[in-house]
Amino acid sequence: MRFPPGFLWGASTSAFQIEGHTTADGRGPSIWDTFSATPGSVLNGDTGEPGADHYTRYPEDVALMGELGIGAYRFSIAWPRIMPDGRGPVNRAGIDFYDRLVDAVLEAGIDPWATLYHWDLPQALEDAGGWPERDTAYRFAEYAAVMRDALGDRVSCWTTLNEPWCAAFLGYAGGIHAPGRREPAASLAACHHLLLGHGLATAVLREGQGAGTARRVGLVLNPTTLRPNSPTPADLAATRRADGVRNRVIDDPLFRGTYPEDVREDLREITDFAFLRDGDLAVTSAPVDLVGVNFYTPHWIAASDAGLDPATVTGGGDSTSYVGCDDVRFVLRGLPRTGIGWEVDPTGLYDVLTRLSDTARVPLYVIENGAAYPDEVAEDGAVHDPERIAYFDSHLRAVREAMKAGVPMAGYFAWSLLDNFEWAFGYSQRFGLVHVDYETQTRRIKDSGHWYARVARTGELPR
Ligand code: IFM
Repeated sequence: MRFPPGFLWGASTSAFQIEGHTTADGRGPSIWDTFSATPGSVLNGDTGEPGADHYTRYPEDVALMGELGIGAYRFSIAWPRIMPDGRGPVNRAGIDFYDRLVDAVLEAGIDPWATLYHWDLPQALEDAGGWPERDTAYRFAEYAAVMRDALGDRVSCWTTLNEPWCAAFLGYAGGIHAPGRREPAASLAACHHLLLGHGLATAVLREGQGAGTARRVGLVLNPTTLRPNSPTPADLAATRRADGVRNRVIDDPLFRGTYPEDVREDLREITDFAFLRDGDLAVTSAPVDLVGVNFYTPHWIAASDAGLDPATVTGGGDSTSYVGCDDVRFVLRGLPRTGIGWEVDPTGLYDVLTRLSDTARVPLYVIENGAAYPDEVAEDGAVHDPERIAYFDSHLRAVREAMKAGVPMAGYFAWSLLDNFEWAFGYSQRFGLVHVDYETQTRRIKDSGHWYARVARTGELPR
């Protein structure tokens, strides 16, 4: 199983999950600082401290990237380090950190890929209403301009948002992510304003490109495959509805410049879409150069509990985040599960890629894919994680199959470079190619990291 020459091999992280030092050098508070400090929000009361101390240990982490042989590193920029209040004065010390990071990554011969927003909204903007407020999209574009001017000479690949679906619906409908609100109507406004912010920031990032600069701009989505649990009309209808608020409510404004009629009809009692203004959809659907895809697990959908074994019915990534789908059920199919409880099925990735390539019609990159397992350091000092290797292997095979079916796949980034703060699960879930001992901040490349390094070096999956 060989990948073509030029296929990009990378690894991903995000700011809040690894940096730590949440009050250093003038950084302002983000919604994740507030949320994680709220009792009962994050498992074990974990917060962004200590993270993986990447803020000071980034040189060591860049050296690890070199050992892994990756060609690109996707990181995110913490908006509250750059503009502590989300607007207004720029904090030079925050920019300096990303300056140093980007220079170190480039010196290691690795291409830095920057994401502007991986969920850490400055708390001051949430206090002013957060993403449900239209103004937040304009503040995001201002921040994009600051980062373009700071790093645009060295970062050639930009993604505006990471997983707008999670930011909008886990954060504002399900309440399981920051800012922890459970307001379905507001979550739809938040989603729209995230996409608007993406379009505005895309235009900003394209400005001021010198001749011969090839700055590429896109965003990172987390579409998933939703399959009916049975072929009954009820399960098929529930699947259509769930797909509307999980995938199409994002994809259509981005790639078709519309909101799906059936979704608007399904949500009639929740919102009148008054947040949608003339001209917005031309902004949200501005052409992009690439789309990043994050994929972990597919879901099976049932219209109700009837006839289901209660042990197989789950929240499916928190069903209350599927706005207007309170009646819908997510069904486990008895497949192997990762440590976080997610079923392993690489055909879900194949389906996501083939579907999205039809809609987006630009090169696709898997920007996140990986698995959490309860890793331990063995007596020999290594971290043996054969299940993670099997997960990567099976999903990379799905990527290759999608390429054979004509999907323009240009690269794959493992999630994640380092063990990190896994949002509501705190530090309980380890996704890294590199193990982090949070007490000592010792790093150890896991067996899967060595395996991935070989794949990145040879472009080939060992048998
Ligand atoms: O850790 C997250 C990441 O921040 C966004 N995508 C999914 C990952 C695993 O849950």
